[in-house]
Amino acid sequence: MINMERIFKELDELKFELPSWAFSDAGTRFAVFHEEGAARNVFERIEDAALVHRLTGCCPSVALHIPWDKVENWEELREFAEEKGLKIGAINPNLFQDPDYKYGSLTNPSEKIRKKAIAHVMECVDIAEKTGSKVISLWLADGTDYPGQDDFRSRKKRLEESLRYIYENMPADMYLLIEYKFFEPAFYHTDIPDWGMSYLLSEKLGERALVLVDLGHHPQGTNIEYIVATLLSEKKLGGFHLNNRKYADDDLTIASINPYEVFLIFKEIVFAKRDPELSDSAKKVVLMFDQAHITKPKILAMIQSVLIAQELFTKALLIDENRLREAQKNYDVVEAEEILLDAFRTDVRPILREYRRQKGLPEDPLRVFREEDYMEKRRRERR
Ligand code: PSV
Ligand code: MN
Repeated sequence: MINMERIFKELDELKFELPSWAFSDAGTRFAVFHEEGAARNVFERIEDAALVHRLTGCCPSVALHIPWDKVENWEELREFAEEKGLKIGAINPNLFQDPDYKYGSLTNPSEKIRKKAIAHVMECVDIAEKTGSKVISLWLADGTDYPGQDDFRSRKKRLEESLRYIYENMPADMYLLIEYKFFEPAFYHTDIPDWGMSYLLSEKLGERALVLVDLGHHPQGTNIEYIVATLLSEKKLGGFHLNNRKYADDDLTIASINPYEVFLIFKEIVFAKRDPELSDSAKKVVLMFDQAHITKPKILAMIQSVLIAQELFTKALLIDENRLREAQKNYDVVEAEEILLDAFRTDVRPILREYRRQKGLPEDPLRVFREEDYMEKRRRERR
């Protein structure tokens, strides 16, 4: 018997953060494609995020990328977002586009360039304070292309010093999330290539430095759910960039290639949230999408992503934890796997429709988006 009351309570706690940058024109490294009606500035990006929240009811915050989302008046932007029912989420510094960062940002051999990179992150800390955000989310493109190009240990030392300065000068209630990615744009070595390095750096910094897991940033075959379980057990998991990949860092919509993987990752979060010892830290984990919608219409793709993520999370909520532990104790491998598959195979769409109905939300947000013809409205308004 499914305990609907418990499921609905756990669903109430399930929130996603939307990335401002997913609502504007995107592309591959070969070309950027224009979508008619796509957001042209941060206000329009917030408007689009607010629409996704209005239709789904579970996306109350929007992450910003600086300088892409830079404005003169941050208080005005914050008010604008709040009027639309959104809070400002993680602030993402951009340490990868300025030509000065060709040989690195926080790791650059030049002290002048390192200071410039640090100053940019501190500018983002200031923006976070002005917009009411408590999270700085850091990803570095730093790395080298050829053996011998720079000294690994010197780079690590510079990185640690730069991060130490940032961490010590952030407000005492602000979090620093450190994202890793195993390659690209650097092709020989990357300074923060994996969770081990993110963990090491964040562990050295302190309690408010945490690891961010982007689902597209691992070599093929990596067991991401195991990384997630490890970080949760160490209270070192800060957040996710949800997306999916087939080959490299493809930024496809979540679960489009491997839904079972997402289900297994969510299972780790669900179980940690229910564990009295881990519950507080697991509840703080930010679930953000980091996707690029090129062939799918952007808002529609985001609504679809939210619904799929919510669906897979609900399946994870259905896993019979007691029975699973019992099977594990008895070394009953088939039974243990069947318990997971039972939940994974359950069609939870009726549960979610009922949940949305009770919340006064559209039962089928994708259909409403199409019927209300939001796409055409955007096209007209943004001509
Ligand atoms: C890098 O590939 C990354 O995942 C980082 O999170 C960046 O901030 C983001 O993509 C830019 O889209
Ligand atoms: Mn990312």
